[in-house]
Amino acid sequence: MNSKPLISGQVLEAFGLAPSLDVRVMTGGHINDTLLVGGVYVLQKINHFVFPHPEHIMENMLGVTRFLEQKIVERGGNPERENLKVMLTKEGQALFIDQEGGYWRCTMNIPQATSFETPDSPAMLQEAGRAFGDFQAMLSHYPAGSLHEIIPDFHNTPARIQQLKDAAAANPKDRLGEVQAEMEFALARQEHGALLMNLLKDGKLPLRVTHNDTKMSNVLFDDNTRKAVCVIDLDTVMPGLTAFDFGDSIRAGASTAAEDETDLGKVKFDLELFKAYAQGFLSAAGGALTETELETLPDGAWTMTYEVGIRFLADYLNGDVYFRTAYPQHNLDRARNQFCLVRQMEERREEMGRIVWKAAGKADKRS
Ligand code: GN1
Ligand code: MG
Repeated sequence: MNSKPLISGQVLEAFGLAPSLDVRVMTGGHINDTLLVGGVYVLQKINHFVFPHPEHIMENMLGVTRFLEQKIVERGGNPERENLKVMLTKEGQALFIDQEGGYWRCTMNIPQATSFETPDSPAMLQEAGRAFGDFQAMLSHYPAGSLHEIIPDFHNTPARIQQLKDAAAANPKDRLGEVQAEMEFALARQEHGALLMNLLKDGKLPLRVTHNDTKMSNVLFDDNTRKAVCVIDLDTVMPGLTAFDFGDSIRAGASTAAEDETDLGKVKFDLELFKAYAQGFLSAAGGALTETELETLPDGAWTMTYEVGIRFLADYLNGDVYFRTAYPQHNLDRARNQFCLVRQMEERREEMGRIVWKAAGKADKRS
């Protein structure tokens, strides 16, 4: 059989890796291609369509991982397990461009650590919350101005709504007719979608250094202790709102089903999971948050879920050009799943607020 190798020898060679090493595909992400080489190195081909400036990602990543390394050493931690380590090419570069113009980077795999799509217990989600809260707290003194804005308007929800409207107007795949109900759902909520960005514009919410893709699967858990060891996927570390990081974790972690579950009866927004995450996140990051930030964490959950729902819907209309899909309706199924959660979050807004104040160790302002 003459099957195409998963990676060209040229890429392995560039990073000084032996061509005989075993190469395996790591699945999970929707954007980059990820390979585990020899069980020790993680090689990633950066999606150049999504990320027009891979070199900016790597500058951010080098800066942030060096900063984190120092913080972890200062507190007596183990930077080899608690932080990503970027491997340079033999020429000392953080990126290698192959003959076909593909951009590659290499990091060390963290052994005996695993990521999960969904939590298997509230304790696990609490750990993920602690890890992301800690990540934000450690980066609180990082020179945010030195970070490249990797994807402009990444969590600018009104801009995302505009992209959905543009996709609907262009309707290149003639799919608009099938998504009338979803379009109506999305457009009826545009005003609420602008809440966080308006508070930012009015100077009522501070910009912080945030991860911006805080789904459960971006935390590695130690196989032995079951504790969160390391936050991964630093592609979108940029200035952002705490509510983005908190909210994206809730959308992905406090649902009882995967993001593309099609049986919506199984997609439940679980307040116990919400509480667990809030406790973990606020135990690590809560001290530094303002009252308005605390007040808007539940809105972050709603906004991130709504936003990725409209992004999936827009990509469906555009012909699935952004997110990797496994079958033709995949993005539409994802959008429906996320909107199902949005609806449930709307019903639980009050309770979410009470849980946040309690987890922050404060009396609920409204009680
Ligand atoms: C993408 O990198 P990955 O596949 O974890 C996306 C996120 C979405 C997520 C939905 C750069 O994340 O914004 O929330 O899919 N990343 C980018 O699962 O667009
Ligand atoms: Mg990502």
